[in-house]
Amino acid sequence: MAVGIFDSGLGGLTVLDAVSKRLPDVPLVYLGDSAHAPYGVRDSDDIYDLTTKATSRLFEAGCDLVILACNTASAAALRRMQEGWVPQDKRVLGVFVPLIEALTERQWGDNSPPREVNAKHVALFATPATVSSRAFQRELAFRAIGVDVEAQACGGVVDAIEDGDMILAEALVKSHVDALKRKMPDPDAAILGCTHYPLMHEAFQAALGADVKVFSQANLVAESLADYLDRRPEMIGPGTVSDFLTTGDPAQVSSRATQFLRRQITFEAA
Ligand code: DGN
Repeated sequence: MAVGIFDSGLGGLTVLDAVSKRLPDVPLVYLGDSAHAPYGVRDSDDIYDLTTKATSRLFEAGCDLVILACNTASAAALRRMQEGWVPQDKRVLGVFVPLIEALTERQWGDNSPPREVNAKHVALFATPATVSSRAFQRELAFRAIGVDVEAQACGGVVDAIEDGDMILAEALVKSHVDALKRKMPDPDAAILGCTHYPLMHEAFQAALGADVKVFSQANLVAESLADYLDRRPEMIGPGTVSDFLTTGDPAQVSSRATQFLRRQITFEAA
């Protein structure tokens, strides 16, 4: 059995890369819904419909465990899917819990009551849909008390990265960080709550200042998955091949993915 990694487009390849480095023996199937990206500006019913359709495709491809690497899908669809859509013999996990467990210094799956944590002022950078869902704040409230979260919707950054315009992406990051700092001058920690932002980690860190601890999801999700599979070894089968599926044009998506990850990636039609 393989682990499925779903994203609205190419950004989840940052998660796939981190997972394949941490768990080189786990077969992975990546599905990018490039035909419908970006999700960050869609409404939540639309995101739910697209995410369940893509997840079903990953189940069909032999994945009993699917990670929604897309923060927007995790924010808008995951809870609703877990509350009645996911079949008993399958698992669907999102990306917020690993981030929040790291932020609140919890072990994997520690569901003890919310408590005070070191980070008191937390900046969240994400897409407009993730910010308006307030899913991050909801999940955080299960684990921490007394944390002030200020969210900044980072319009334009995903498109600039997808277009390969890193100069524009850096300028946008700086202006979003400036906007956040007008609302919260001294954050202790910052969450990069979007698949694409690990690629801009240095730009966020530079704009925020060296004192701010920046949490980026790819490695945290990989670590959390490693823990999860340690406890459920029956959920993975042998094999090392990664498959890449796209709802977009495979040739075009393969060439953009190869640029994005700086290694050869070949997508097939989903
Ligand atoms: N993958 C999305 C996310 O992590 O929020 C970003 C891309 C998008 O669909 N806007």
